[in-house]
Amino acid sequence: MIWNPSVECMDRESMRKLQSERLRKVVERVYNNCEPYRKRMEEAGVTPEDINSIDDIVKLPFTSKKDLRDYYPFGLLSAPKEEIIRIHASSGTTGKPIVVGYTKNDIANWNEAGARCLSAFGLGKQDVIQVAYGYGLFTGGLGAHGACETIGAITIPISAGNTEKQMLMMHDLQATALACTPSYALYLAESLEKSGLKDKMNLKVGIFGAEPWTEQMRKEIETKLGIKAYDIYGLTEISGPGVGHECECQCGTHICEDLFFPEIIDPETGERLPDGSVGELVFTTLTKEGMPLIRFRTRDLTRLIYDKCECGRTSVRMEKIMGRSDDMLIIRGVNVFPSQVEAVLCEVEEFEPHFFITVDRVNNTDTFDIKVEVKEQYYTDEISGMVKLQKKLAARLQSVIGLQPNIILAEPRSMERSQGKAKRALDKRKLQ
Ligand code: DLL
Repeated sequence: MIWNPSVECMDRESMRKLQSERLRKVVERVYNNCEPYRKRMEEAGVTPEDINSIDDIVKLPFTSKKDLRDYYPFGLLSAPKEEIIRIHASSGTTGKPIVVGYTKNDIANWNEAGARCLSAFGLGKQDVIQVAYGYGLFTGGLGAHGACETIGAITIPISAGNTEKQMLMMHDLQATALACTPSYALYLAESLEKSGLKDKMNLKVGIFGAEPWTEQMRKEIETKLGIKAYDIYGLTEISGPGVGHECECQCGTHICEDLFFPEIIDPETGERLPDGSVGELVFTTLTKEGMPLIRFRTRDLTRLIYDKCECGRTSVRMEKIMGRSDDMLIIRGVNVFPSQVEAVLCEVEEFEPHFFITVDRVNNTDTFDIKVEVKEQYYTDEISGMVKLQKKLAARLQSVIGLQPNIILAEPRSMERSQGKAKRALDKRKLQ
């Protein structure tokens, strides 16, 4: 079902018109109500009068995560505090968290975006949705929750963790959909298998996001849980889950582009790249009141697709996120994304996709270790068998990544499972 056909199937010219109108309004809003934005625009020599169409967006300066930290907690609000009804925050890896304020209308628009996602996954009033994203400052729990209530489904607000209870509720309430990170979905799948409950479940749909995951991982989860697994995308700064979603065709993530305008830029130069190029995703919020952001640099790497989708939606799609530019490891001059390792592990029969990469520098040379879990039926105490496995995986990774890692084999079920966003790598060179 298409939740809001009037915008999701709008012809491109009308969409551009709507985006242009909304851009003009949001630029006026930040210019008149947010001192840092006004200053930034003055420095760039641009005023709201210079913004007439969506194409003029390139005249506007970027906003970065650093700006959100520098103006922490409320310096980037464009609405009076009395109009803010909720905050969310994301901790990031260093320093202060970033805080985002939402007005009542912002929450309503976010719920609308979330409802579009869930109905694109075929969900509706008849469904029972278990929300196993964390509730609280993280946008996952409350974001998915608002979307479920908006479509009229029964919502189970269980939050993240407590796997035993997750399985109990999922079984007793016969949940039809599960919302959590893909890495936690994999953990739940293993736990269901182990408990013997797997075949007594009624799960049909997975609502998975908040971290990069590959097509190979999708297949792995779909097989293990016997469901259809959909991708949902979002980020705290822009509004949380619901910025984009797949549809039944699963050929890209539709962006709710009447609410969030996407661009792709060269991460080095900041230049807008031609349609179809891979680069850094940038978003401008078109309707937000509390904390609208202009040209926010996400650091996520992807490509935009403008062709009409077979599902009937005309909205622009993005390819699966390869990873964040911050997650890219440069090892002996080669770019490595944890998602490449995940894809290989899903394809090599003897391993589980549970892994951890450690990079260090010893005697001026980069070291590259991957600890990875062996499947129960392939694990043996016999050294030659294990060495064979190590060699097989190292050779496969070498052919995909172009680098030979040192493989450390872990016993079945010995590696830590993630209940939220999985941590995949440690770059010790950054600690030196
Ligand atoms: O992760 C919001 C969210 C919650 C999205 C639940 C989907 C489901 P943050 O914690 O601010 O917000 O992290 C945002 O996570 O910039 C991406 O790098 C990554 N990310 C989010 N969704 C996806 C996805 C939430 N579907 C950051 N695929 C983003 C790949 C994703 N990466």
